[in-house]
Formats: sequence, structure tokens, C-alpha cells
Amino acid sequence: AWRKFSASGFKTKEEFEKEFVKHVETTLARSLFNCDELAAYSGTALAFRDRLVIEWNKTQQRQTFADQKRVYYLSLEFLMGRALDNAMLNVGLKDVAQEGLGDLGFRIEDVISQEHDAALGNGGLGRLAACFLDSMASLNYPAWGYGLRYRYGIFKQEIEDGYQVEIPDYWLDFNPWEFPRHDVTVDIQFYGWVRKYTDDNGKSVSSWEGGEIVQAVAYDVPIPGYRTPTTNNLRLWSSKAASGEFDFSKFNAGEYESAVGDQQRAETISAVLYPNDNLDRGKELRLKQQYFWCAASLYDIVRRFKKTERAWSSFSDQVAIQLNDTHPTLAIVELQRILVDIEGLEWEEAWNIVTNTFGYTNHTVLPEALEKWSVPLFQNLLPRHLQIIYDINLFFLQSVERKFPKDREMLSRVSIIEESQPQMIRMAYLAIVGSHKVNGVAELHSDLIKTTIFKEFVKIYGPDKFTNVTNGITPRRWLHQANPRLSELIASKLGGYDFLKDLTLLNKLEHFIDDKDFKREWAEIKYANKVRLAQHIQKTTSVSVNPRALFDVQVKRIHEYKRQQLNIFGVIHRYLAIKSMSAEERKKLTPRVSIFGGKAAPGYWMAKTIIHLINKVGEVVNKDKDVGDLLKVIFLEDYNVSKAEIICPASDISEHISTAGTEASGTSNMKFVLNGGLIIGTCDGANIEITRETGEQNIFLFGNLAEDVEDLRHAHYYGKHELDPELKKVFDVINQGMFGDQSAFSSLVNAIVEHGDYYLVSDDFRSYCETQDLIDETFKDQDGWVSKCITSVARMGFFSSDRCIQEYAESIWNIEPLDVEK
Ligand code: 26W
Repeated sequence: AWRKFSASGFKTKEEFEKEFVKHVETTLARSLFNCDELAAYSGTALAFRDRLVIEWNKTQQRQTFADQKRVYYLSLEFLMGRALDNAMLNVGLKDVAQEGLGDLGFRIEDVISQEHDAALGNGGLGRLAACFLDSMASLNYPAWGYGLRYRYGIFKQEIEDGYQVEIPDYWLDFNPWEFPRHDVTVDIQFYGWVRKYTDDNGKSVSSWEGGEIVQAVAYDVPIPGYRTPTTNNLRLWSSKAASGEFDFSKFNAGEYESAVGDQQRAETISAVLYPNDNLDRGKELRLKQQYFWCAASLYDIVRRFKKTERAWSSFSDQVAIQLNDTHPTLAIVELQRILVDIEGLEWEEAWNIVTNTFGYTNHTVLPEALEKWSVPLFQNLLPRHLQIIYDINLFFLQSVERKFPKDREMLSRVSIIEESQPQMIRMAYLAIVGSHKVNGVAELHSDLIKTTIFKEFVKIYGPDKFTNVTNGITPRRWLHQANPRLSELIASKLGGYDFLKDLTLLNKLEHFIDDKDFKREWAEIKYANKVRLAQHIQKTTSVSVNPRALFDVQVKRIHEYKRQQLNIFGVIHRYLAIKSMSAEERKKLTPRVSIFGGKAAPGYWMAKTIIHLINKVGEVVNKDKDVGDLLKVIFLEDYNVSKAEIICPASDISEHISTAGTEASGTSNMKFVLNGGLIIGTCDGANIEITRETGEQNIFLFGNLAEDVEDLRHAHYYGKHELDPELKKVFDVINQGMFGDQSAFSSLVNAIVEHGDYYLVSDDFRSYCETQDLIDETFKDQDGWVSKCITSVARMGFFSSDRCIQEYAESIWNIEPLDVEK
């Protein structure tokens, strides 16, 4: 039925081939005789792009005409991955393209894999934004994403001698999915000063003057919904020198370098994605990026609102803005500035509009990740915004004082300005004060922010301002696209693909839990996915792994709180155990492949040391003939979205083992379970809700609880903790040089032995190893294992990002989908 919505565009294999050939020969100006796979990708992408554009234009017209409330999702990261496969599946013409490409002599998988990932993000937060765009379009919500068009995405990772090496990710050579809008530009101001004067009506006005101007240019990316009439827009801003700014007089005077320098300074703003995940470094260029993007987006949103000629008082009935973490918090200040300084509204009226418009999502409780800006740095770059923040803070503190007149300490605890040397602006506090709702991303996390980092604000605003929206993932990419055979098998049992639009329908799979043929096919698909990953491992690392072995996967950013070190110490423990076993005992073992992947922030020494250790352990274990298939240790280079699509369907067990209370949600845990893998995890983030949904007997939980973390840390601090004896043996062999120069790993060992074991590796080690042993035993009963996997998948419906977006729409944004008459 959805095809009715398309006015034109190819529908058959022959029509696709015609479009393909047209693009290869004319758009790309290439002869069909030298059409290689890259050209075939380009031709296919351009053909599908044409289809998207038609729907996109119609959607934008329809949304403008309907004139209802829109949501704007502001995120400094959109980790989109590849677009072609997604576009083909969403418009429902992948089969057509597959046949057409086959006629022309290409395999569709090879064509798809030519595409460069759009890697404009670090990890969970950026990928969540991408899943949300997919869900918002698939549910027909009028929604735009706003972000930055980085020239360089997250670096490419190579491993040399076991060390991470970072390679720049220049990805824009050929990007058919973006449309430059050279007519949609905004001039963005920096530095300068504030002039205060009295206008003709005797009113005191502040005006931001002077400084530097940089131009923001819009690049639009179409976001197709899955089998819907909606194709939404992702608008990414690129920086360049403003036309008036490029100094021709300098150029004429022969000062080329200085003229070109201005140009380069402007372009630097959108040049690179900061590769830090969960670490705030307070760099001026980062603040410039944030303001540049917030100001351009706000200008655009306000311009669109003004076209409707409504009163300002209805702004928040037309506009909802969601802040993806505190990175876009300046948008709050910028809207207040526009309303007061430029549009002439009274402070109070403006502030009501602002707070009714914004919602803020918190994604982390790690103290080192909470953004703070130094007041002197901020004052220099954004002098007027600093004044506005001071006023916001003043009025806020006055209201707090009225509510808690006896509690003087309260004011310094909740002040947006931290009274340190230098003073710092606490962006999370500003985001709370400027929003009507604050949400965490999983139940435990949302509880924790209310009882720890934001507890004073719960006293001030009451508990209702704080809410939970548990994260989700899009089943289109993370089941249907990544695991087409599993998706097909499920569809054959459920009578079609409706589950991709309503993931709770998966629960019907429980009826087939005793269906022998179904279970056999299920197991065959998992095996085939493991074979595919084994081939990838062979090709990239030259290590052969046995696809019959248990595949144990931990892929995510490398961070101490995520505890890849716990995993690799566990692997060493296992290696030592194998070495000490008799041949008889070895026969009873479950063979394992331990697979790691993930990037370390370039300046994060400890994370890089973890990568180094994993690689060195791999070198020793993998060539140990004595061990053979019983244990292999693999580090997969350059983990990214497209690699995740190969890895997630191929795991038996994946690891989500953060120190309890530190992982806000995690979303790869959802991807792995949805693809028929089980997980080993701590009681942290969304693991807890996955347990509630899928059942305790289907997950391997271990370790201490969040509520005990504080006491345990104290015990370490006061020397009351005794190092786990099995972990001590692991440290002994590291120190004896089993994995090469022990001094390379001393910081890792000392963090635990000497420096308080902040992430409680020793406390959880025993429980971790015992749980791994339980997994070995459980895996031996393959039939029982497959039953657990099927049951878990059947119960994963809750974790669709569609459910999640509906919760945001109803409880935070107050927006309705724009349904089209069928
Ligand atoms: C200022 C530096 C910086 C950069 C990125 C600080 C914090 C971040 C992100 C908020 C880190 C992040 O990606 N958090 C992850 O968000 C996911 C989506 O909600 C959660 O699933 C992860 O648990 C959380 O770590």
C-alpha cells in the first residue's frame, strides 16, 4: 500500500537498471566497460537517492502544510553508518536492486560494502541519535535532526605491534546522501563586546557587537522511514569564511597567507569530531563548535516559526527541542537572547517560552564527563551569553532562596556557577534549569541521577520534572538489515514482517519453542553468521578460529568503567587453567573465542594500555599449540557501525560488565540479544530491564550492586580489601613477562593493586570467572541454549527505539504523528 505514495521512481528490475546505467554513464561520466564495484555502488546509491528525494520533498511540503508541532533533535553526534542498504530496505526495493545488479554482474553485498561509514559520532550517544531518526521517520513524526557536518569523522583505528594508531577519517570524497544548501546560510558571531543602551521607549537593551563572523552552510541528508510516506531531514552545518570576511584587501596586497589563514580558521570549526567519549576537556574550539551549531540551528528553527506569523506565546506549541546530553545547552541561552535582545520580549515571558520548549537527556553520571566551561574562556568567546547565564542563575537562585530560606549551603550546591578558581559554568545545571523535563536513559540510571548528581534539583522542582525513557534500538537496521536470514525465519513463523514495525509481536515466537525444525534452522543461522565473522577474522588478523567454539564478544569504546580489563584478566585466568589441565580435563572444556573491539580516545593512556594487553595476550595464546582451539583471543581493528552489523549476529555471549552504576544504559546489549545471543553482565544500565523482560534464567548476571559500590571503594581506600587470589596469579604472570615487557602493563595492574581499584575489578573477579564457568556448562546443552536464545528474542519487543520515541513524543514533546490517508 505504501508504494502508492511514490509519484515516480523505478519499481521494476528493468527500470532500476535503466536508472543505474544513466547515473554511471552521465552523472559519473564513466563507461559501463570500466564500471568497478565502487562505480556500481555510486550508480546504485544515486538511483536510490532519486527515489528518496521525491518522498523527501513531499514530506517537507506535507509537514509545512499540516503546520503542527515539530520536534528538533539537537545532537553533536549522529553515528549513521552506511545508508544504501537502509534506503533499499526502507523503500522496499532491495530485491529489485539485487536482481538488477546481478544482471549487470555484481553481487549486492560487495556493492553495499563499498560505502564509507558516516562515522560522525563516538559511541552510544551518537548511535542512539541515529536510531531515533530512523524511528521518528518510521512513525511519521514531523522531526528534524540538527548536527555538525564534520570533515573528519571518528578516526580509523589500526593496530601496529599491538598498539592503537589513529588515522584521519576523511569521508566526504563522494557522499551522495548529502545535499548542500548554499542558499541556506547563517552568519554566526564570536567574541566582540556588549553594548548597553536605552531605546526610544526608554527601555534598557543589550546588544552584542563586534567580533568575528563565520558562515554556517546547511547540508541536508534525507532520512527515510521504513515503509512509510515520511522522509525526514537531518540538517548538518558546515563552517566557512563569511563572504564579507574574506579579506580581499589583504589578498590584493599580496598577504595571501593571512587571507587564507582567516579562511582556514573558519573552516576549522566543523573540521573534526572530538574523539573523547565520556571525558570533558574544555577546549575553546569545542565550545566554538557548540555555539556555531546551536546558533545556526536556532536561527533556522526561529525563521521557520516566524513564517507562520504566530504570536511568540505559541512557540512551544509549535516547537519542541531535545538536547542530546549537555553539548547543545547553549541553545537555551541563545533562544533567550533572541527573544529578549532581538525580538524585545520581557525576560519572564521569554524564559517561559524557553523552558517550555526544551527537554534535556542525561547520558552519563561519570563526574569527568559532566561538562563545565571556564568563565574567562566563555566570557571572551560569548560575552553576552555569559551575562544571560548570570541572570538565569540569579533568578534561579532567588527562587531557591525563597523555597529554602534557611539553607544557605543549598545555593552554592545548585548554583550554575561553580565558585572555583577559575569559576566554572556547570552545563548540566543550566540544562536542568532551562528545560521542562530531564530524563535518564534506563531505569537505574534515571533513579541514580535523582538520588546523586541532581538530587538537590529534585528537592527544588519536585520529582515530576525528572523521568525515565529507557533507550531502544531500531529493529530495521539491527535485526532485518544486519541479520536478514534470522529476520526471514521470524517472518516465516509470524506470517510477515509486521514485527519490524511493532517489535512486541516477537512474543509470538514463544509458541515455537518446541518446534524442532524451527530450532534447527535458528541454530544454522547463528552458525552461518559465526562462519562469516570467522572469515572476517581470518582475513583481517590471519588467525583461524573454529566457528563451533563459543564466541564471546565485547565490542564498545575502551574505557576503564566498561572494564575490558576484567575481561582480559579473565581470559588470562582461563589460559592458566587450560595450561594446568590434563588431556582428559581439556576434552571436557568448551572451546572459546574471545573477541574484543573498540577505540580508545587518543589521549586516554589507560585505555590504550588495555588494547595493548589484549593484543599481547592474543599473540601468546593464539600461537600456543598446547591450547589450540580451546582458546583464541582476537582484537578486531576499527570497530564501527558496519562492523557491528557483522559482529552482533555472530555472538553466543556478549559482555556488558561495567562497574554497577556507571553505564547509563548501554545499547549494544539490546543488539546482541535481539540477534539471538545471550549476555554476561552486571546489574547496570539496561541490563536490569533486559533481565526483567527476558527472564533471570536467560541472562548471566554477576558482581556487586550499585548500592554497594561506595562501601567497597571505602574498603579499598582504608586498606580493608584483599586482592582476589586468582587475580593475583594473573598479575604474577603478567609481572613475570608472560606477555612481554611487564612494565608496559604496570599502570593497569597498579590501578588495582596500589590505587584503590576504583572500578572494583578485584571485587567482581571471582564472581565473573564463576559465571563464565557456568556459561561453559550451559553452552554444552545446545538445545537448551537455543531455547534460551529464542525465548529472549521473543521478549525483546520493549527495546525497540519506536517504543522509546513514542514515550518521548507523549511525555516530553507532546507531538502527534502526521499520518497520511491510506
Ligand atoms: C564532553 C565529552 C563527552 C562526550 C560524550 C561526554 C559525554 C559523552 C556521551 C554522553 C557519552 C555517551 O555516549 N554515553 C552513552 O550514551 C548511551 C546512549 O544513551 C548509553 O547507552 C551509554 O550507557 C552511555 O555511556
